Amino acid sequence: MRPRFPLATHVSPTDRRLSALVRHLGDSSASSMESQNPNQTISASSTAAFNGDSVFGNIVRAPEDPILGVTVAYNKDPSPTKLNLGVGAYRTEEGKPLVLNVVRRAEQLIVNDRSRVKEYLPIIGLTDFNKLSAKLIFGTDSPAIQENRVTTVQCLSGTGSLRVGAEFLARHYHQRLIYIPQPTWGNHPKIFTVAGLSVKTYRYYDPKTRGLNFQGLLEDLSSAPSGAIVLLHACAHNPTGVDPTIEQWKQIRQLMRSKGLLPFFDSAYQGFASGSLDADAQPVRMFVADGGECLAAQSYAKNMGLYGERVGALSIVCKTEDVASRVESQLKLVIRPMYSSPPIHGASIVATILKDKDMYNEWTVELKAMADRIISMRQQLFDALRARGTPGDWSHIIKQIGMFTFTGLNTEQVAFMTKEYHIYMTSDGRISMAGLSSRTVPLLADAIHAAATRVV
Ligand code: KET
Repeated sequence: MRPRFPLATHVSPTDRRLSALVRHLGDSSASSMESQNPNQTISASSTAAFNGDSVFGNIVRAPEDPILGVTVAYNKDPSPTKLNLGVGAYRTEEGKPLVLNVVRRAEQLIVNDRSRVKEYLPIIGLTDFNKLSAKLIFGTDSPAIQENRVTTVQCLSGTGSLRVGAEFLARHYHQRLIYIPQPTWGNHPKIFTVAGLSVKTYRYYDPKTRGLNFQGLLEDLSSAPSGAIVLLHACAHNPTGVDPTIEQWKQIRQLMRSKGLLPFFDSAYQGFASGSLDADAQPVRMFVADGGECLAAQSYAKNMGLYGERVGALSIVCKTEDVASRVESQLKLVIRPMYSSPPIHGASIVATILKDKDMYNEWTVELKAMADRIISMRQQLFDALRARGTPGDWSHIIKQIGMFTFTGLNTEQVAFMTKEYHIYMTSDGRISMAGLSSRTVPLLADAIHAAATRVV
């Protein structure tokens, strides 16, 4: 049999990466995968083929994804009052998905423009989209952009941007260690591990105060080895809804720069935290303003409601134009064997909106309306719990920002709410506030009240 990886040097790192991932995932399928002898699997499979049984008969069922699996369970529930607060996807007051008006307008323009064709995009995507995306996150007057030392590549939404960035770092950056906050979006450790980075965590959230463990964060980053990569949520931290203040960001920046730690921003919620695109990009801009290097992964899933279009961008800010162009040449080598080039439609929508002053303004108004509706849901839920006299301090619901509330409800309480009230949320107690409406707040408040009083 031909070896899967002809170069011997490729075999062991890949295997190590996969077994590290399997260890990290720590699920039952993973441990049984590890204990299997691959040769046995091959011979059992070939015998199976001979007998007419499936050659895949030995495959172990994998568990559902902790976030996307919530929707799978929700879809199976026949209850007419069921409520999905699992995935971070915006819903209207009527509980329906929202396509922004400005997105519909842009799509109309695109459809009516007969000069548009469906040719492949270049490996790095749509040029206009990339330029405008960099301006959106770094600011229109960013010196780094003016000095041509930013390379931006269109990727498959936030996830794809993180993955391409991670693969690039694993291949070309001297330090393969990335620090991610504890807790963080559940896909982060998987993306980075499978790309070939080692993952460590830094303290972030303090369950006692339901706020930032700033001291712990500083200590952990202080003891990180020089050059280590640090994943930072640009704003609206997922799942906690807790962000550092601007003062705290200043200290984080100083510490990271003094230790040569490389910032990798995940910006999946620009505009969703405060309702302002510029305010939410402040932490990223602060790091770019000091002239240092960083990476940023952007998603248009939430702020433009383009979830299924899979549109995002990875930017790498470098010290010089020459370095940036060499970095870009290597990003192409990461992307080409992965998916060749990105899709055209979503990026065309974004570019159409960002390019046109009037459409851009309409977008900011619609975005602010989404952010404001979430903020009003926070107030309504908080008031509803207070009205019920639910035990506990629920002020964190109005203090946290962004799409999620990290309720503090435990796994048993979440399971109880799903079983008794058909309310679906991730088992860590995270609620997508964007999935809530005035109509459903009372149901959720009843469920939380029951869980807080009956399940300890
Ligand atoms: N970063 C963060 C922090 C994040 O919460 C998400 C999505 C992404 C990146 C990726 O989004 P994309 O759709 O690839 O642009 N989070 C929600 C959806 C998911 O889990 O995929 C969520 O946490 O519910």
